[in-house]
Amino acid sequence: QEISLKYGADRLGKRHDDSMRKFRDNRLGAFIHWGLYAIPGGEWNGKVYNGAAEWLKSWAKVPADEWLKLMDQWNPEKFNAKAWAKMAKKMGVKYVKITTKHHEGFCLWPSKYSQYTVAQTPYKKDILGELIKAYNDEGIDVHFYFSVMDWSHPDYRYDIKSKEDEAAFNRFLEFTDNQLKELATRYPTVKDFWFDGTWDASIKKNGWWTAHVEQMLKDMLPGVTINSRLRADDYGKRHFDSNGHLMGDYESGYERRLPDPVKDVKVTRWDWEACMTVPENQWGYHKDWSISYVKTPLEVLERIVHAVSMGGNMVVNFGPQADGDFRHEEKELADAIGKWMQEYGECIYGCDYAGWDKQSWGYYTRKGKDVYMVVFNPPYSKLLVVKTPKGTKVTKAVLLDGKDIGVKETARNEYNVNMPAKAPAGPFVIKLQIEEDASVTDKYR
Ligand code: H79
Repeated sequence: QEISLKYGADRLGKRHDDSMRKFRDNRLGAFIHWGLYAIPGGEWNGKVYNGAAEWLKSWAKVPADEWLKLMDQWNPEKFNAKAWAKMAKKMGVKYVKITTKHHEGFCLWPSKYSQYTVAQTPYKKDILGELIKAYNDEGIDVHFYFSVMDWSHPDYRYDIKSKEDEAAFNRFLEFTDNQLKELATRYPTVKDFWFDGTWDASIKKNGWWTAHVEQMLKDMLPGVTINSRLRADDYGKRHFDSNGHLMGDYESGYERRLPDPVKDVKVTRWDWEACMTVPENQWGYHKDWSISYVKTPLEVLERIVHAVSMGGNMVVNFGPQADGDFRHEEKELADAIGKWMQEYGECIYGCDYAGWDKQSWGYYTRKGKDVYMVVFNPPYSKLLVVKTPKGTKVTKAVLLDGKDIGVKETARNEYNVNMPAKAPAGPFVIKLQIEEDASVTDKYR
């Protein structure tokens, strides 16, 4: 028996409208974390902090007024929105999520509700406006990251413990509504809002407000998509309401981690989007990437495929430098991913969970009647084992250029797919042609 909720899920199951379908079919996105934290790049008063660079204000216990003085140094001379958009296009991302405002409170757009915006810096210009235009001109969707928690605002509260807290936080929520309405009005081509900084008790005690924000944005921007992280229900339960139903349009809890391909197949029942950093945990620019492991392009690629194989999206993070350029590691990564997507993107865009048992050579994805094998770990036997669900037969195995590579049935619902004669140097893709509901008599008893 379900309990009655005023601010729980407003829908059961996936959305199937065009905007949601586009969100899902995009599959690969880039995250941009850009704010004042790019200037110190993880170092404060001569000390380098190993924690996430965008949290430096917190690690180094810098008071807000002192932190916000970094605005005097915000002058990204190499910033070129068109170059950023070209880089994203070349990487093969279909959308970019931009930090409009991170926890520090600095706004990448000239908000009339805050003094802490690009307009009050030497650079002066509307960064967000330049970016949304440049990305849209390349056919790339723009999503807005927005942190509700705001370290620059005197009315923000972590919890509500007095009448004063309540009054202050209500003013803060009104301020936040105003900023969100401002974003939706100024940038009407925005496709998605991705909320962060929503874990505090103050917000969990105001679940009504999270439901209100989602409705407000949906009324203003038909089709807009909203992540689950915004929401808290009547009891402060987040992401999934007290009845276990997903709130918002897609689950957004997979941050720097992914669902297990065998144990967590339940995630295929809803839409979800994961995001990842390239170093262990740096979203904003950190000057020293040697302090943690840095993933190779192949490791990033495997995570992208892993997400899509389970019906999710993957967003790869970039932390641009204060001068407006990208570090060489990120440029090289974008190039490497782009090259692979150019050749094999067919198994990513518009693809979904295939519903077949995971095999050790890699991952399946699926688009309609095409099942893709994305091979990351070719076996010594040079034979790729495929096990199909009951009633599904594999009739042919081809490379993406159409070349037949051969498949042999080895047992009921089991096949060996050949490796290509000339083994590719990296992860590659085989497309399977299948017959479903093959109720035909078979030779196995
Ligand atoms: O923007 C990036 C990160 O800065 C931000 N989300 C990504 C996309 C993020 N970092 N950490 N978190 C979100 C979750 C933070 C949780 C914690 Fe805490 C904050 C752990 C310790 C401080 C809040 C307070 C939760 C536990 C204590």
